[in-house]
Amino acid sequence: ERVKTAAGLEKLVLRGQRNCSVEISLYGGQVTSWKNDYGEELLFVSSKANFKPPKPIRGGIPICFPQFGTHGNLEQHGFARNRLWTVDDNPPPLPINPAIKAFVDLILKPSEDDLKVWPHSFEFRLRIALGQGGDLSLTSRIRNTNTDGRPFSYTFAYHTHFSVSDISEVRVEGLETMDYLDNIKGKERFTEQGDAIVFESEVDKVYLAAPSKVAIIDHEKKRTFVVTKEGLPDAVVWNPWDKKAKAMQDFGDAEYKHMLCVEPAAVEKPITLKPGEEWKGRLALSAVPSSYCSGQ
Ligand code: TA6
Repeated sequence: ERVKTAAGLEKLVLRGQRNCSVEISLYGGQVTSWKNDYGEELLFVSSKANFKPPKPIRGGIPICFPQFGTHGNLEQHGFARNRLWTVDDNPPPLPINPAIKAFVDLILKPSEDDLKVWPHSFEFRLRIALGQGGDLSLTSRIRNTNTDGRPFSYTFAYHTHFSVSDISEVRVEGLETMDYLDNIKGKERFTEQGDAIVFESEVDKVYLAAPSKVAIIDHEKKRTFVVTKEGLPDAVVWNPWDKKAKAMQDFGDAEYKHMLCVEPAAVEKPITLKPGEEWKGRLALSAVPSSYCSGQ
């Protein structure tokens, strides 16, 4: 379904089995809602988020491209999340997976202004799909369409904001013993300790060469998010905590307690494409009941 939002921009709604659904804002090409069988919202979007240019939408799954982070003359996390995407009316023929209940293909190409800050032609195709079982997948295909032979390099992240009942009751499994760059300690390299990660203060870490699956366990909700990534070596884990939360005008002061970002990414080693080459990066999310024994 295509729906006009209050901000006058368009969003798309994918309907799954029972009460499953996904909402996508054409502004940013950004998933802003993913609901389970019971209609429960699984992603975090700030109550103070704005939904129209020029600021990005605070929450859901922002697409960070052609850069993750802040360097050079590009805006923070690149321009893809600050642009109006369009529905791709003639997507390349791809095998339709019977496990998919509904999907949409979006496309982004650089504007004249984009080419001034990032002088490369590209086609960025994004397939967002809702599975029969309520799982959500995002598949990005980025092609270098430069006609003058120039390769280009970029960094990338699916800046995924999960909704959690209480951050102090959340554990992340799968990143133990991994090396990471700590953004709040001058991007210095450390090695993670040997058991599940818990949260008691601001966290902003880029785990390097992280495993393809990471689990986010919400104790109170007895729910586990399983994050599966392909083509994306790294994983960013971020919670702003109280001080940083207060400093963000599009983020409620106490909202850090109910969100966690786990972001499949390519940060440490940029991706390079020669003209004609295409990169594929995939994110698959499922939310499953956690079989829980106390003190686990
Ligand atoms: O996801 C980690 C991070 O790079 C943090 O350093 C923090 O800046 C966060 O992204 C939010 O960035 P944004 O541009 O969405 O405010």
